[in-house]
Amino acid sequence: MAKKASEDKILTSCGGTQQMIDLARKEGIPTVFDRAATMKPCPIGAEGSCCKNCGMGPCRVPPSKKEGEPAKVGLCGATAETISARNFALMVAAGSAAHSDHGRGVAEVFLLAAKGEIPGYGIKDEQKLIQLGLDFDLDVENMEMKELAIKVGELCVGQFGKQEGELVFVKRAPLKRQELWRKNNMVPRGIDREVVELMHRTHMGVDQDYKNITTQAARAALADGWGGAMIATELQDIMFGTPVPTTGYINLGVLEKDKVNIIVHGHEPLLSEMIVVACQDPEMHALAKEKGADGINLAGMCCTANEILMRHGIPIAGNFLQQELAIMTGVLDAMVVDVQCIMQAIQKTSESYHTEVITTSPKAKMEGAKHIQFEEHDPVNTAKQIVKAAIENYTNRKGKVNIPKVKEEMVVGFSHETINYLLGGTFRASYKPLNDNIIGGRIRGIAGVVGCNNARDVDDEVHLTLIRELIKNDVIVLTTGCVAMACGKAGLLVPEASKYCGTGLAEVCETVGIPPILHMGACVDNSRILIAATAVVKEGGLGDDISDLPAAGAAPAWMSEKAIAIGHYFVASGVYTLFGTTFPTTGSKKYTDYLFKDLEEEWGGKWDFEPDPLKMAKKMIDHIDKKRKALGIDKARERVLMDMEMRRELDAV
Ligand code: SF4
Ligand code: MSK
Repeated sequence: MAKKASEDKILTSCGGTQQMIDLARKEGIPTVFDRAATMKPCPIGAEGSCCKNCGMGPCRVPPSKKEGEPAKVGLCGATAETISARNFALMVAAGSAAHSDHGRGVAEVFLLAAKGEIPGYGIKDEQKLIQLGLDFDLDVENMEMKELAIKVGELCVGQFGKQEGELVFVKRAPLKRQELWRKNNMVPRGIDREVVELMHRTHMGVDQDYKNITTQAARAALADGWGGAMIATELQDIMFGTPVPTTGYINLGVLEKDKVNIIVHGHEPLLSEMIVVACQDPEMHALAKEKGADGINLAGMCCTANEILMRHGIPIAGNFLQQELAIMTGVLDAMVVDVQCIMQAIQKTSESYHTEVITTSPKAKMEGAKHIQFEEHDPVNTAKQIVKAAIENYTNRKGKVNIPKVKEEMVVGFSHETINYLLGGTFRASYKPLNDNIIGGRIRGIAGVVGCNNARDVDDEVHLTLIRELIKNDVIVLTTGCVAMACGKAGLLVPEASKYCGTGLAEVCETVGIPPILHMGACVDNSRILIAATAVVKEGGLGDDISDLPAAGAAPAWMSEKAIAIGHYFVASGVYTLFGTTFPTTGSKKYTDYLFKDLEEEWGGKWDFEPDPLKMAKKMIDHIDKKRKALGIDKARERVLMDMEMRRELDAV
């Protein structure tokens, strides 16, 4: 077979993935890795310089190559910075809409469950339900749990369409941040209103001021981060349990040859929670046995995987770029998908094997796939139907089995509440020990490293290089999404990973018994990072806003519009946020400078782009040190450990 362009390049740092890429080439199965080599991105589109917002375009306005040449504008006169800002804002709108629509689905099901209209779901975290009641100023002391759940459900559903006023979780942010949002007209109303207004403004001939567009984009992103996505996390925790540290396994090696293998892939845990239950049903096991299988093996992929791993210890088969590869193991009987990050290519791959791709959301169907619709009024039966379809498909296997013998153990499930508890204990749960260790210099700062894998980069590699460099420099890492899974595959989500840390961070991790990289959940759970950052501010000693903290955020290999939305709500919440791989505005220097420089003055947080993970780590650490200096705690790091000679000298005094 002819060599492909990408064949000489290292494409992944994951052993299981490499093995399957080799197999795909041998068998002539196309994968995202080879498509990335043969299809290059359009350079004008990649830098945000192409406008197709009306029928007079598309208009391309790349930077002038010759000095003195007038800057290009679109037919309507739109400048490069306006076009760049509109394209950026459209990504924020789509990403915020996706996350928050997930949140709305959860809120609607929560309300039905609270009313007792859905069998199978219940209240697992009453404490958190009470907390939400308090957020909504309800008289929780005089309400029965059922009444409280119904009221909270109604109020949460109402948040999505809130036309006026402020979203309720805005008041969870530090007071100084709330004031800044009010001053800049950034306080979010409901996501429906903010996204509609943002898309109105990006329409041909409406908002032509890049700064004004960026502010509304922030309002929409905040409506997600402190609204839709936060509601999703909170209600999922109430219904399915707030995650606590749990061990589990990750990588393609979790698939088992003699069992019926089912992967749940996507984002919403509503159905996957029920599939977990259905897979334990004796009736299903008897059916599997009847078909000659040795049981049922459920695994996850992408963020659904994070959800069911954290709450049930269900293994993860892989992250975003492994979805085609899981089918190629030859033992995957059903790939069950819902929404977001599902590559259309999996259907084509499944045609070369026996895997049944099963779509479940009315919002996300695929040509050629089987559709078993998730019926929210009867989730148990939908789940059973799906598991049954997988079992029936077991006998259609084509005999080829290629399961890489690769899997790693990891510890996951560090919700904000768990971190609080681990640090302070049951009776004095608090972030004080964390703050004290930051002030004392054992922990240099905090980094949130989140987001996707991108086939334009070496798979998993940039995340791992960045994170290893951060922990080596005593920066504790909070992670979610596919980055969290990359860390798991590399064996970094275990307490023993403290051996890769600087001495200060290692000391803290060993004392508390936590890994230096804390898995906080799915990409919708980035709201947990906002809450954790706010808790650090409220604990005291590290300033009075998120922007004062010695902290930084990164998505080193982002790819989805959701990542841009998340990045924008972090920046608008005061965080220095770096993206790698590519950045969608670089075609306009003026607009990019605004995002990368001027915003810091206005919002306290700003964007940056750095494709080299070591340079990215340096920028994050420099920022952390800058904040330490501003807080007057930079000296604390210059702690000298006394050796015996120094002790003797002291004794002699
Ligand atoms: Fe071109 Fe203006 Fe139409 Fe965009 S809105 S496609 S820049 S004419
Ligand atoms: S799944 S959005 S590739 S993190 Fe949440 Fe992974 Fe990014 Fe999808």
